[in-house]
Amino acid sequence: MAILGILTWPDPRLEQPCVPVQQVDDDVRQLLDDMAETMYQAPGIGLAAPQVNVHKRIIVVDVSEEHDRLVALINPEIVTAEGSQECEEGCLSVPGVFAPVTRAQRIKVRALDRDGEAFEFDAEDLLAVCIQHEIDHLDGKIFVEYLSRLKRDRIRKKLQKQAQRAM
Ligand code: GNR
Ligand code: NI
Repeated sequence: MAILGILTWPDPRLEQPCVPVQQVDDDVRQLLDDMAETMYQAPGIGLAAPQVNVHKRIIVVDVSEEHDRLVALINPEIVTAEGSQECEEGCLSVPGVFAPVTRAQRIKVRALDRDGEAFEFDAEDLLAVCIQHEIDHLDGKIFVEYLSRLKRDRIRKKLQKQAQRAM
């Protein structure tokens, strides 16, 4: 297992769209394991492959306190969405920034598991928020896109300054 480096917005690589996985093989399973380790270590409640510079449709999520409910999804799709909820979101690729975003309250998700088997499940509350946030990453979308231009520009300046200092 390995801890992977996480890209920070506004890195243009975070906006690159991700391609579906054709074959769920050992390389994909290795990536899932490394992504889970990276997510837990961060710590975060989700991680999408493009955040670790892999442009494939792969995500991991665990919203449990005990870190014992890992959900690994390959080629995830939202089949149905209902209701709405507002949640204070953060992102490992936008460190130190939290802002409210409105998303569906309940979703039905279809995906492949780590054996390449298709499955479907329902998610609500924080789990639904997190899956929607991760699928956005696969489409090159970062949560700051839901904020006003003014807020987004302030966040961009702050992160660019931080990146400058780190060099
Ligand atoms: O760790 C994370 N916390 C979080 C909180 C509210 C809504 C979404 C998230 S996902 C985030 C990890 C991350 O950046 N995943 O892409
Ligand atoms: Ni994120």
